[in-house]
Formats: sequence, structure tokens, C-alpha cells
Amino acid sequence: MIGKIALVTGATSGIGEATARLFAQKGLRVIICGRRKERLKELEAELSKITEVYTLSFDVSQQKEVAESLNSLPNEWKSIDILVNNAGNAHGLEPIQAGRLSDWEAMIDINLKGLLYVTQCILPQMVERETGHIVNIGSIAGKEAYPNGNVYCASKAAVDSLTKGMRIDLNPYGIRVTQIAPGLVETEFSLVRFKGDAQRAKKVYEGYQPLSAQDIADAIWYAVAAPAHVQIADIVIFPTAQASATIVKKKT
Ligand code: NDP
Ligand code: 8X3
Repeated sequence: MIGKIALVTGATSGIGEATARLFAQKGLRVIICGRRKERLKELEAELSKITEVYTLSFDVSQQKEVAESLNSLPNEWKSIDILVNNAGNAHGLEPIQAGRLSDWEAMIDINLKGLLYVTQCILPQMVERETGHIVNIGSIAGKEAYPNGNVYCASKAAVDSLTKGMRIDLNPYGIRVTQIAPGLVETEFSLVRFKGDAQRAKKVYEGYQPLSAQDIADAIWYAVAAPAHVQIADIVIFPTAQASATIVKKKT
């Protein structure tokens, strides 16, 4: 694995940041992506002490921006071995009849279309080289709908389905395709969902031990570091306190 090139979207916080850090510790060369340039700069400074790092700042929902940015990679960074499609968020938690169009569009444009835009740019060289690994970050929300989750759940159900379709289409080329589907992970996810309401976000993770971003990075690493003949298709990961999308044992 040492020296392989991994591209991680959404590396400015949470699961993506932990994954980029773990990949760097394991000796991979990493391309870190996100919109927040200051955070990318800080992460690049940290990780470049232990590996080679390349930084790209783009909005995954803007197809032209994605293509221009990824096409600008220097030749020595173009042969990407591992793509982690992690960038994404929930926007809002409202019953469908009260949903905001701008939230719906953001979730579909980022979680689904963004994943496709990035994948489309990176796949040709994997197909040509007949090697590569794509890891899509889905969610338990893509396996089970939950109250008020509607469009977020639909966007992650699309990732679930797309992961299976990608695995089928890429099978002739020896490209591995994995979905990691976490339950509750304490990151900036709820802060974004609740539009910066830190108190409401904190409540989501109270009364039990949620997963950490590192727990998910470890699972991603397990899939990525598996022997070449082993394809981890799908991993659902819950905190021990969680039994389904809606059942969480909390201390009262
Ligand atoms: P965070 O909010 O901590 O991280 C989200 C990351 O996505 C950030 O780095 C953010 O970077 C990036 N991102 C969001 N929108 C865009 C965009 N338009 N263009 C480029 N990058 C973008 O949340 P998590 O780490 O928890 O989320 C990562 C993934 O894990 C998501 O796909 C999420 O749906 C999924 N997930 C999370 C769970 C949880 O409980 N936390 C559970 C199951 C799945 P920036 O803002 O700098 O662009
Ligand atoms: C994130 C986990 O349960 O908030 O996908 O949807 S959940």
C-alpha cells in the first residue's frame, strides 16, 4: 500500500479528515479536498510532515469546478488508486411537507450528483489501468428511512444503489467498490444539519457513546488494505448503543 495515491473528498472535517490522516500515517500519498481552504492548508501542513500531500479546493456539486480541478492534477498525481467519496451532509430535519427546496437540492446535488461528478473524472484512468478502489460513504439512512430524514435518506439510498451498480459495471476491470454505511458518528454533521445550532447538534450525541470519525476511518482502512482478491462490498457500523436508524439506548 505504501506510496499508493488516495483522493479523499470532504477532508476538512469529520470522517474525511480522519481518513486522510490515517492514510497518511499508513504511508499513502493523499489528495485532500474540500471547500474550506484554511482547513485544507492546516491539514496539508500537518500531513506533509509524514507523506506527500496534494490539496484541491472545489465544491463537489459544481460539475465544471470538479472537472477543472481534477483535470489540473499534475501527471504524477493523476493515477489515483483509491477514491473515497465522502463529501456530503444532511441539510435540515423536517417532515416532507415542510421541507425546503434549497435543502433538498443541496443534498441531491452534493451527496449524489457530487459523488458522480468526482467519480466520472477519476474512473477513466482506473479503467485503463484495470485497477483501483472506490469507497462510497453511505449511511444507515440509505438502508432505512427515518422520521423527517426523507430527502437525506433518499440521497443515501441512491448512494447504496449506485455502489452496487458501480460494482457490477466495473467488475470486468478489477476495480473494487465498497460502501461504508455508518450510524451515528460525532462530527460536524449535525451542526451542518441544524444550520449551526450547536446546542441542538450536541444533543444528538448525548446519553450514549457515539462512533468517532476515527472508528469509520479504521473501517475504511480495513476495506482498502484487504488483500487484492478481497472486495469488501458493504459495511454497516453502529455505535453499540444503536440498533437501527431509530433505536438508540440512551441514559436518562
Ligand atoms: P462533516 O460535516 O464533519 O464533514 C463533511 C465534509 O464534507 C466536510 O469536509 C465538508 O467540507 C465536505 N463537504 C460538504 N459539502 C461539500 C461540497 N459541496 N463540496 C465539497 N465538500 C463538501 O460530516 P461527516 O464527516 O460526518 O460526513 C462525511 C460523510 O459521512 C457524509 O457523506 C455523511 O453523509 C456521511 N455520514 C455521516 C454520519 C454521521 O453520523 N456523522 C453517519 C453516516 C454517514 P467543506 O465544508 O470544507 O467543503
Ligand atoms: C448520518 C446518520 O442517522 O443521522 O447519516 O442519518 S443519521
